[in-house]
Amino acid sequence: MEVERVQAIASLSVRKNTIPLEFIRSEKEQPAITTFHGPVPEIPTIDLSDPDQEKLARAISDASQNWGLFQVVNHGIPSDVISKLQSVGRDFFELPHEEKEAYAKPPGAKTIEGYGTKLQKEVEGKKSWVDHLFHKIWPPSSINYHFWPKNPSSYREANEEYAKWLRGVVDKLFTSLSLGLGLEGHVLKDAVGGDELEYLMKINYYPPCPRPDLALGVVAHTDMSTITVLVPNEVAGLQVFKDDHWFDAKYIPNALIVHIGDQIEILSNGKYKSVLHRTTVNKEKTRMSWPVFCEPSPELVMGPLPQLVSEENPAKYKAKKYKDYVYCKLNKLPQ
Ligand SMILES: O=C(O)CCC(=O)C(=O)O
Repeated sequence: MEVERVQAIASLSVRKNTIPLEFIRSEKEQPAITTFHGPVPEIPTIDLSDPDQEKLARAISDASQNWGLFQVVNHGIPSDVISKLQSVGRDFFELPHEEKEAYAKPPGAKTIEGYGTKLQKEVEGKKSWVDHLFHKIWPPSSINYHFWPKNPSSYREANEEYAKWLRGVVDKLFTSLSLGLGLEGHVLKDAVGGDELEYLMKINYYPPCPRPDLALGVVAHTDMSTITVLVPNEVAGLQVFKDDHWFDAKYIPNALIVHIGDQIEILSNGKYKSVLHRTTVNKEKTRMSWPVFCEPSPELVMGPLPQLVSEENPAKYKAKKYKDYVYCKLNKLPQ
């Protein structure tokens, strides 16, 4: 059975100026009702080129404890590498329907990879205003090129180039996160599997929506993986939950957005917080984003780092294989 894509629903909805009922969120979730409109506290912006490593580690550690999310500037990835990544992703989503469907996630497949429309079943049976494409980009042994678009022809080169640069940024982030826990720089990266850490690219495509006050793009969630590094386009839409409010994250040209995921919260024994976030959609413009989820391999056991556990500070989380953590989370089972 063919899944209806939000991109197709959106083109019909724009003409009728309404959206189907299953996209209308309950009042508890509607962005018009639940977005905070007072003075918005600044989400931290961190200069990754700061040569003072202690200061950098402190800034990243503070942001990870207080927000679980921050933006990084001067990260070293050339802006043309990012523009090419965005341009080939946009070109893919602008291909005719049949051409995109050739990359659809096979029905019933265990893999998350492929073009698709919905990841999780939602409690109230509501749908999210977003389509996506998932594929791994690193390490080479994890890549299945079947899910990498052949059109545009530069898709592969653009993604390989981005992956190469991104690895440097991720290593730097792990070093600072580790130092911020009072540990040696290599500890966290080793704990997440070292060079076996898998980089899962997702492209989110949020078409224009006639009722952005009622619908959501991605619903509220925390990321299961270690950290997520996200490239947004210029259409703002990311919201962060903090102190019982939903705050808009502002768009900063050339910045990358870093999310602390569940596994870093667990490894840090709760010192760092995995961030609850969601996305809104735009009436006139297409929003896109390119998060890369840095995932431990499925068999790796993740739990609080022994260095951070003591009699006064007992383990707050169970140690378990990453694949078991994912299974429980996707099936809404206790961890
Ligand atoms: O599009 C965004 O800014 C966030 C996307 C996201 O949270 C996700 O894909 O899990």
